[in-house]
Amino acid sequence: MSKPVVLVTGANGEIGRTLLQRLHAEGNYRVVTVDLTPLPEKYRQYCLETYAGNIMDRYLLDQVAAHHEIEVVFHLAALLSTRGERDPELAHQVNVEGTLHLLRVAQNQSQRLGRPVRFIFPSSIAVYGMPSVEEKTRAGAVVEDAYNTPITMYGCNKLYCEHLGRYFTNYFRQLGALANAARLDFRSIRFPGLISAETVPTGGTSDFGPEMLHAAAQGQAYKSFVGPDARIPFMAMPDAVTALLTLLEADREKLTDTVYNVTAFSPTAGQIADRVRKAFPGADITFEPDAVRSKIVDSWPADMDDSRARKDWGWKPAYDVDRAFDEYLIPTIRKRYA
Ligand code: AKB
Repeated sequence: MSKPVVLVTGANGEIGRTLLQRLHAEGNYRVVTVDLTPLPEKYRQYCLETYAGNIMDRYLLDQVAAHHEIEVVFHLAALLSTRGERDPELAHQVNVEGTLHLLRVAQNQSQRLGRPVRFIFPSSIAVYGMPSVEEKTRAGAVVEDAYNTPITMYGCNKLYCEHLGRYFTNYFRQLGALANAARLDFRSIRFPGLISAETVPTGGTSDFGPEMLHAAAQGQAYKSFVGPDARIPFMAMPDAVTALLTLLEADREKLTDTVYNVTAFSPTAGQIADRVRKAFPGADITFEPDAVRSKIVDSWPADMDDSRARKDWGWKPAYDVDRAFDEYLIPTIRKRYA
């Protein structure tokens, strides 16, 4: 029997590239990708088929679904939080309408197969909106259902799409002839800021962490757009991909919800800078906070409570802050820019 097909959107992005490597290494799925930009050859070889196109293109998505019996979707394509503030309407189109098209495709596919297509959706710490820095400090690690009052278009989009996914899983077409048809199986992870040694993110607001590191590794000066006391949680990219793959394989019966926080460590921007300076002595890092981007980071919690994920599907990060920097980020990045 041939291996099941997984569709990865946004495959050429930060999470996508690491996910493709892992899916290839594990060898359990055949991979089909969609991204605006063509995948480099190194990643194309991991795929059964790659499509260059827009997630808004319904015709393209229908074509992909017509050609492949998709059993799993990783929907990674999105405009991130800073980019979204520059063009909120476009962010809504890509992040919400694009997701809705894909949910529709996965729903139709579930009906065709007669069993639920698993739809894995990376959500974000951006769904939270802490009312003040004092409250952020007081609240500590926030649970999924608290402070769901985002201040960015991206955060609003992610929160709404979590609800859409829950709706499609439990209630879509609850009235009428198709009420008993198979529905998709939506599973979502709220990520903190992610740091990868392989790629530099674009358009995010947690980017100060990875940008600091990649600039220093290349001998470039870096001006942080948040102050040294700004604090949000982060996670090393290999852990983010492990979380996605673990949630994918989790027993549906054990999942008590469709949305899960995950996190690993919560440094301040100043503490990240100290680690970077230690690894790259002479690194030129200064702090010149930008009012809006700092406000966005201040609106995100200092920590996330991920006990629901730990209990339901055994989540546990492999990389704490020491291991993330000493065993993954610094050695890999040194090699990358050598
Ligand atoms: C962003 O900064 O927009 C993203 C996120 C936290 O989801 N990295």
